Amino acid sequence: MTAKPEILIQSPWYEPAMCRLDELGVTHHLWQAADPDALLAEVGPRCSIIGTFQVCPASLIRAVPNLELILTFGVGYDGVDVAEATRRGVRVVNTPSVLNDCVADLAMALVLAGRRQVVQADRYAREGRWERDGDYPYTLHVTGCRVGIVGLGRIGMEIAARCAAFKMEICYHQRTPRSDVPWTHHPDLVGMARECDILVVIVPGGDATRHLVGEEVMAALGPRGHLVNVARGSVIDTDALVRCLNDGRLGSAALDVYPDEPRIPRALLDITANLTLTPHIASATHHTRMAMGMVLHDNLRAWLDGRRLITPVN
Ligand code: NAP
Ligand code: 8YV
Repeated sequence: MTAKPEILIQSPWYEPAMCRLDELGVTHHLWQAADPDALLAEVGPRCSIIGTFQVCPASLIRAVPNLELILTFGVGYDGVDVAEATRRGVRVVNTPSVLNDCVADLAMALVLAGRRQVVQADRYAREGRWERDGDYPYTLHVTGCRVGIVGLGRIGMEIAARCAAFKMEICYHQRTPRSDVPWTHHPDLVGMARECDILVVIVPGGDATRHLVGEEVMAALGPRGHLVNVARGSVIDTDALVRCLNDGRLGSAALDVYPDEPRIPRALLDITANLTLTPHIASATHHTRMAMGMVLHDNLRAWLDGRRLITPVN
């Protein structure tokens, strides 16, 4: 019988799925170690696999000299140094597709929350203001709006399907036009924003998309426009967002992601009138997190059986 491989788990993910890795290997829980450096020095050389909740810098890759495979929990892998992994012949797998519906659902919740001011209206009701001050002010329409999707990939397509059910006029921005959709492709994001009521951002993070949505895009979306970000915090210029929301150049925004998670900048927390915040929960249902975890499990099983990886990144 061959020995089970040793797996270094850098950071934990959905426990009921993560613990299934124990069927396939011997796991070491780095995040629970009293002295992580000591644990790394002790077990690092024996491990051939790293599991992570999306964080794997070059320093960790180098600290595991016999590394062959990185399992990263999430579709976005901007927190994993894939270039370093590739240089060392280390394969990386992620968890695409199984979270598309879930993330698209939350994107729509943030569209609705922003346009119909669900959170603000909740506060108004609880504070007794309906009785004291009268009816809640009018909000903005959702059905039939013009929506621009920034990144019409796997998740963007599910968001578009939901927007279509809301009878919205759909257009999109990304580098390559799609030949399989009837919607208008805008190579110029500012130009698209000018024509939209709502912008939903769902591109990968990383250098190529850093501050893709800047002040000019926000101003083009305008004082009645609503910006939703379910992609990565780095994609939006947060300082510009604060300025545009405070001075009214942008109507409203709703964010699930931030540049330095889990910290949310004070300036964002202070904006309550036209900003809705969720703590990176777009894929965080039991159903989806289990499915994501099993994608990693299935990849590892395939790897150990000498079969092709199911969802390779490199
Ligand atoms: P995907 O299928 O690869 O789609 C990404 C889309 O973005 C593609 O259509 C791509 O088109 C476009 N894109 C890439 N780089 C671009 C650029 N520089 N400028 C403009 N458009 C660009 O990815 P996905 O599975 O839909 O996931 C997208 C991202 O969502 C993930 O990488 C992750 O960061 C984020 N996400 C967040 C959550 C959450 O919990 N909030 C959950 C899941 C995913 P072109 O290549 O033609 O430009
Ligand atoms: C993650 C995500 O689970 O898949 C991604 O790229 O962003 C989510 O699904 C998220 O990173 C949780 O913090």
